[in-house]
Amino acid sequence: EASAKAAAADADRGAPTIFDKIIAKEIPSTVVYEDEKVLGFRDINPQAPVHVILIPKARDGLTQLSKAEARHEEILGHLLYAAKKVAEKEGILDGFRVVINDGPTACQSVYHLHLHVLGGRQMKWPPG
Ligand code: DGP
Repeated sequence: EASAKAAAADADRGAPTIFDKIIAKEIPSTVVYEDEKVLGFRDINPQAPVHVILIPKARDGLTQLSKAEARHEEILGHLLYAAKKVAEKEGILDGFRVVINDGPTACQSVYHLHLHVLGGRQMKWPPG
């Protein structure tokens, strides 16, 4: 919808998102995983008992997965392995889901690439 499209256009112009403020600790979040490259924190609007948002600390043009280029391969792999470590730390290795919403049609609302790590309940398929 309109607001998501505007957010995508802002991000393409290099405008910061709310996640930059979370990385800078200018707005508080509950951090559950952090290393030199990525940050994992609890979603403000959890869709499952465990719902962690995992982001690269440097956006580097990666507003959304569909903007990925060859230089992003390493951080993309790093994020996916970090998702496994989050699941391990949160005690949901028996069953969890990793989601990336890409673009307004897929309900992406923040234009700084992020993985959703969800678990702690029986998940349903297909997703909405
Ligand atoms: P998406 O729809 O895939 O762009 O997901 C963005 C997620 O980010 C959404 O599930 C809610 C979460 N979120 C947005 N703003 C904040 C915030 O200020 N703090 C935290 N902890 N999560 C946020």
